[in-house]
Amino acid sequence: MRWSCWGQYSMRTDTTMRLLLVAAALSCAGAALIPEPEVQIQVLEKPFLCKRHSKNGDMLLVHFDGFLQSNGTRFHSTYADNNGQPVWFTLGIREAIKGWDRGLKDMCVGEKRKITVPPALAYGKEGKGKIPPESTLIFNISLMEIRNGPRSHESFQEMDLNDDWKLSKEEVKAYLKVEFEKHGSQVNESHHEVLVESIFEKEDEDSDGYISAREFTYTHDEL
Ligand SMILES: *[C@@H]1O[C@H](CO)[C@@H](O)[C@H](O)[C@H]1NC(C)=O
Ligand SMILES: *[C@@H]1O[C@H](CO)[C@@H](O)[C@H](O)[C@H]1NC(C)=O
Ligand SMILES: *[C@@H]1O[C@H](CO)[C@@H](O)[C@H](O)[C@H]1NC(C)=O
Ligand SMILES: [Ca+2]
Repeated sequence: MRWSCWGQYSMRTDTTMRLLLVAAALSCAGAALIPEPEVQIQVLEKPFLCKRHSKNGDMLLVHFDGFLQSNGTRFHSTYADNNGQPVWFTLGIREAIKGWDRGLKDMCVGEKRKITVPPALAYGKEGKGKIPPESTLIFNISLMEIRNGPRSHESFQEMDLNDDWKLSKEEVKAYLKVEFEKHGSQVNESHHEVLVESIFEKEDEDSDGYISAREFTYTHDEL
C-alpha cells in the first residue's frame, strides 16, 4: 500500500506525527513534481459504429504520420514512406515504442487518434535515426483493421510472474502446474520436466533459455 496523500491530516500532532506529516507532504509534492510519463490521447475521429475495441495481443493495421514535437518535422509516414501501405503492429508486446502499446488501446476500426508520447515512452535519452535524444513524439494514427493475435496476450502476462517480458522454465512450469490442478489432474513433477523441455524446444527459437513475448506471440502451436 502506498502512502495516501489524503487522510494524513486527522492524525494527532505530537512531534512524531508532525514529522510523519512533513514526510507525507514532501512525498506528495515529489510525486506531483515528477509526474509519471503518460501518453496523451486525443481522438480526432470516431466511427459511429464500433464492433470491437483493440486490446493487448490484437494485431492492428495502421496508417500513421510521426512528427517531432520540437519543430514539427515529420520523421515517418506510412502514406509517404511505405509505398503508401499501412503496417501491421501487435498491441501490447513492445513491438514498437512503449507509447504505442499505451496509446492504441481501446481503439475502433476507422478511428483516428493523435497521441503525444514523452521520450521515456519513445526513444528516450538515446534517440534513434532521425529522432534526436529526449524527443517527444506526436503521431496521428488511423486504425484500418483489427485481427486476432495468434496467441492470447493475457495468458502470457499470467505466466510472466516477474513481469520481465520473457518466460523462464520455472514460470512455464508453475503455469502448467496451476493449469493441471485446475483440471483436476495430479501434478507429476517429472512429467512436467519433460513437457517443459519439449515446449522450450519448439518455442524458444533463439535458444536463450527464455520464451520472449515475441516468440510466444508469433509461434503457432498452442501451449
Ligand atoms: C496528421 O495530422 C496532420 C496535421 O494535422 C494532417 O495534415 C495529416 O493529414 C494527419 N494524418 C493522418 C494520418 O491523419
Ligand atoms: C527539426 O529538428 C531535427 C532534429 O533536431 C533536425 O534534424 C531538423 O533539421 C529540424 N527541422 C527544421 C525544419 O528545423
Ligand atoms: C510421471 O511422469 C513420468 C514421465 O511422463 C511417468 O513415467 C511416470 O509414470 C509418472 N508418474 C505418475 C505417478 O504418474
Ligand atoms: Ca528465447
